[in-house]
Amino acid sequence: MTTIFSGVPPIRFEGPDSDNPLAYRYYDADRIVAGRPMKDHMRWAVCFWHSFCFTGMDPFGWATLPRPWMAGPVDLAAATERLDAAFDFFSRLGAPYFTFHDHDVAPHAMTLRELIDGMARLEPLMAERMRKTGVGLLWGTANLTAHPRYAAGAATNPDPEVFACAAAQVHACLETTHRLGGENYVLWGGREGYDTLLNTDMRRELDQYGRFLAMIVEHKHRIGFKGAILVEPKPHEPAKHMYDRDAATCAAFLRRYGLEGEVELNIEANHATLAGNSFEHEVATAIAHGVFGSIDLNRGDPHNGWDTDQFAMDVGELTLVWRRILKAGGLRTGGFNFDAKIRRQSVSVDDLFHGHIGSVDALARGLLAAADLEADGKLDTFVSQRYAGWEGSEGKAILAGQVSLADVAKAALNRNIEPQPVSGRQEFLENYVSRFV
Ligand code: XUL
Ligand code: CO
Repeated sequence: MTTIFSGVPPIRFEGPDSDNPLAYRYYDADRIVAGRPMKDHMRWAVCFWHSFCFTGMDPFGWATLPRPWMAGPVDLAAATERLDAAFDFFSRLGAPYFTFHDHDVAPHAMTLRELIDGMARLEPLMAERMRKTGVGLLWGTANLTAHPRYAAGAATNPDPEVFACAAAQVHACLETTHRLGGENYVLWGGREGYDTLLNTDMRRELDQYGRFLAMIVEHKHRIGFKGAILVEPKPHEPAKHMYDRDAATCAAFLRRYGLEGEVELNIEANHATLAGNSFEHEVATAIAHGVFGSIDLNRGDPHNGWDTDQFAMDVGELTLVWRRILKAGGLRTGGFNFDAKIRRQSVSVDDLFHGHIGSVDALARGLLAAADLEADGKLDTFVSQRYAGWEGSEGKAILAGQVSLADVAKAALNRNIEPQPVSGRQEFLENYVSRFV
């Protein structure tokens, strides 16, 4: 079978000295790093939407990218051609996983019935290609943003009939994900928020959203789906304000609706920066609140304020993110989903390969640097020494709730303490970390 990708030879590891731009220079799937093969650490995925459904269109211009399956209406034949091209791409790249929305793989569908029927046609074709290529499903998700019925939100819509449509889509997509052996199920609520507070009952909408997630968790257990349910924070775009604005907001939301332990977060790098946080901050926050699940990897442009979804290339940033993840025991069901797209001018078929190859290599370099940093251990030693006071009997008694505010106040005055400032050593630590990157 030939596809538009047939002219590109399979991408192999050739090492840092290779001159071949269509080869991995750092990603060596079976190389053991910190006790595990690189591919088991990275668990990386190619996303369906940006790679095979994006045509290069922007608000000012028409399609530019060669995507023959989208030249006309996407009927069953075109959807099958797209699926074949996608699996050919995954195989040539050596990708262990992929991710999809229902509308990415199904033939074009306007009604709920058309979508469910279309997915029923595509699912066995996906299963067959997964079997043939060995590519796994990191996660599936329902697109609850594109259809006009979702303009005022899906679960948070003022109309319960729209909520019911969203429930039907997730019900079907979760079951498809389960049957395909998917390792997670993601919810990104692009319109779960508001465009103006003038027409919005926020409390009611939050309750609707909380109940929606609880229903999904109940259904997951009913059908025996073992993967994680993940929510993906983003502050805005397309809605002016989204309720899942960042990791800390989501952690509070999950606790309020009794969903902690059941729902985790899929942290996206470009969403972090849109929220005014760093990628590392969002990962660290999710881990600190016990809700870290998975990553959508990409980068934004520091000079504009929208979701440019470019391929992540900053090894320094990735090293710091890996350090958090390694310290938390590594990824479990989660992975690194390349939620990134090539540019409108990237019209050559191999551009999609270059985007993924470069970012897979940057991720591998970050992993190698973070593993060295961990093995060296001096940063950890510095941090634990910084908090050493809390290991003493007074610190422990405070945290264990054995002393009151008055007890602590009295002791401070009796002992006449006057702690002296100590250096936070930021410059020293930055220099130290840069030796590993
Ligand atoms: C949108 C986004 C989505 C989710 C899946 O910004 O990141 O593609 O990852 O719905
Ligand atoms: Co994403």
